[in-house]
Amino acid sequence: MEFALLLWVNSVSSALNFLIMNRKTLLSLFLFSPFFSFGQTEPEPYGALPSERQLRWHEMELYTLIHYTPTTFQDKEWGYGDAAPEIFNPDRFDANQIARAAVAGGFRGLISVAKHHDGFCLWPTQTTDYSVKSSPWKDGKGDMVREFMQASHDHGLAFGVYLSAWDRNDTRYGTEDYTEAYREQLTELMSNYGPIFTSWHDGANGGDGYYGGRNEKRVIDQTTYYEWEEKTWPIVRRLQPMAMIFSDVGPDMRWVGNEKGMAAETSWSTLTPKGKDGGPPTPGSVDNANLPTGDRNGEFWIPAECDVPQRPGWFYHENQNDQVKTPDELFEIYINSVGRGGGMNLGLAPMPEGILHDNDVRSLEGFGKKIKETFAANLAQGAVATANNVRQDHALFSEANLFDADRYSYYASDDHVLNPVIEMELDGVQEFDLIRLRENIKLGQRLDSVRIDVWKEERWQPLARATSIGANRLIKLDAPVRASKLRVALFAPVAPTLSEFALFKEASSEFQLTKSGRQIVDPKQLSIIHADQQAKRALDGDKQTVWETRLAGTGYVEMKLDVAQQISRVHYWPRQDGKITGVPTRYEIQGSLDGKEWRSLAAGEFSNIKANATEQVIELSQRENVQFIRFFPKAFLGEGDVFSVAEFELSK
Ligand code: FUL
Repeated sequence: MEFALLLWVNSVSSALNFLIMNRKTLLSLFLFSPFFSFGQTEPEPYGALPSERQLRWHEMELYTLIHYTPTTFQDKEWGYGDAAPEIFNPDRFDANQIARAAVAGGFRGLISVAKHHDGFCLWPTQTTDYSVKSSPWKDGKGDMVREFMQASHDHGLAFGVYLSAWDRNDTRYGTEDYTEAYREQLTELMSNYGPIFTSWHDGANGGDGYYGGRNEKRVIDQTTYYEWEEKTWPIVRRLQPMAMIFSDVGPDMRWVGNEKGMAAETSWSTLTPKGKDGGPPTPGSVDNANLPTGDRNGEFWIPAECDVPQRPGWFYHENQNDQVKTPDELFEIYINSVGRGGGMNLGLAPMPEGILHDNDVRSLEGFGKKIKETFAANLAQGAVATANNVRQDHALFSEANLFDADRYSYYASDDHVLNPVIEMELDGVQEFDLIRLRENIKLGQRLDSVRIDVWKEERWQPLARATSIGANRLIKLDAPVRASKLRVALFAPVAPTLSEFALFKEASSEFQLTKSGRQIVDPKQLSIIHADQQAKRALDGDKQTVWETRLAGTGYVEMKLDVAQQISRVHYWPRQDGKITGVPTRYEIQGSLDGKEWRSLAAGEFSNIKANATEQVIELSQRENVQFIRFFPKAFLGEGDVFSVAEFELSK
């Protein structure tokens, strides 16, 4: 019979290539052969489809991003490019400690920030002297990218690199010589560091910097300068065909539009990228509006990558030791990223000595444990599921495929049945608060939505609804539900292909951060003087209220303490409502004991405040005895002459 089938297949020569590529087609052709009375055919793929590398990436779900450069030693979020290489001298650097912590957290990959905006290369590149070569670390003979790669491999993690296109050190920045050097750097990283799972290119680009001592602002045309499509990305494709290229717009995965790690409730894996102001969509020059949501029936498969730091900032700051995200907070992010069809990319920030702080390590462990326990067993396993229609009534497409933990085996209906309903008799009463659904995305993102009903009080009652299912969709219920019978209704423009239905109960986690004891001055001792009535919003302890003010010619906001005190930090909270109006990017702080004689206490930039609008802590050069403080916003994100603040705080 096999021989006969082969003969038959041979005669259909045009089907041969297709056959080799697709086992299920082989099976269906076999069943379709003259020896069988009917045949099984998979549904036609629908819309944009994921590539092989995207399929592998969807399966990864979780990975980490390590920010550790001279910027760590400067206690900044963006280095200016002027740090002396001498400061890069960790005495306890241990890539294994970091990789181990990532593994304990359940992460499957590690991305090394091989070069951040400060331009310092963590590997001995041929393209510039501004690298580990010029640092005292390992007498200039070290290669940190290699150590991260080795540790990743030793601990079973995939390895990736982040190479900032913006370089605030390189004197060539802005010229063609720089982009040539950038491509050379990319070539080195793609050639010498084993298999790379992602080449990560962030969108922050151009602006002021050191630039070899020029200390100036350099503006580039983001749509043309890097020649991403023409020259830069082909290097990745040629040398690392399985590497996912990340940028704001893809091509393989997109930025989710915020640094909170959260996709929108409805987040499609397909996208039609749009350029800013009608221009071409290139990194750093994208209309961000559809990044959190994707587009239903978008032109390309470009799922969302949700990046978020484990601490408020991407780099280590001692004063954030007690703001490390807890396992419960990380879990919440997981639900809203991986659980919305995206990937979760968690930023880890080693301390200057070169290892992660104990709070970070313990929180990762707690998160890993929580993920493991929560998803240990699918409580829907053992259910008897009955659909009102099964494609060609064949086992290949039966309801049993929903419980076999295989992402690509699936239940499907006949082509004309677009709204099948599957009833499930669970294996006894089960208690759950999480529902997980998956489509076989090899055939596209087909489902518009699903509705789940529970059998309660002798009737069907609505339990949950969800859109954008795709690779992975988690629905978190408001409270645990006990039930023995459920019903799932699927809604799609074509026959749906559901590959999983699973129920889980969120595991609890016990976790205590070691507190460092911040000493915030009681806001009641503080007032804003010479200001309007709304100014109290900046001192009301509520980060959600915003004070917007025109600086009325003075250029500053003046605060007064009831009595003079020793102050060591000023905290500025930018508005938390997603707007950028009045948010400063540069500041100066002045202080005074008597309100007459003023001294400058600090000045600098609020780097990355646009993408990551978290608390900005300004360390004063020394503890200062002051009664009056002036905050000068020096440059703004938005246009106009408005200054905005959610909260000011002072600490001792
Ligand atoms: C952003 C950068 O500006 C931040 O500093 C950080 O590296 C983040 C992951 O990407 O675009």
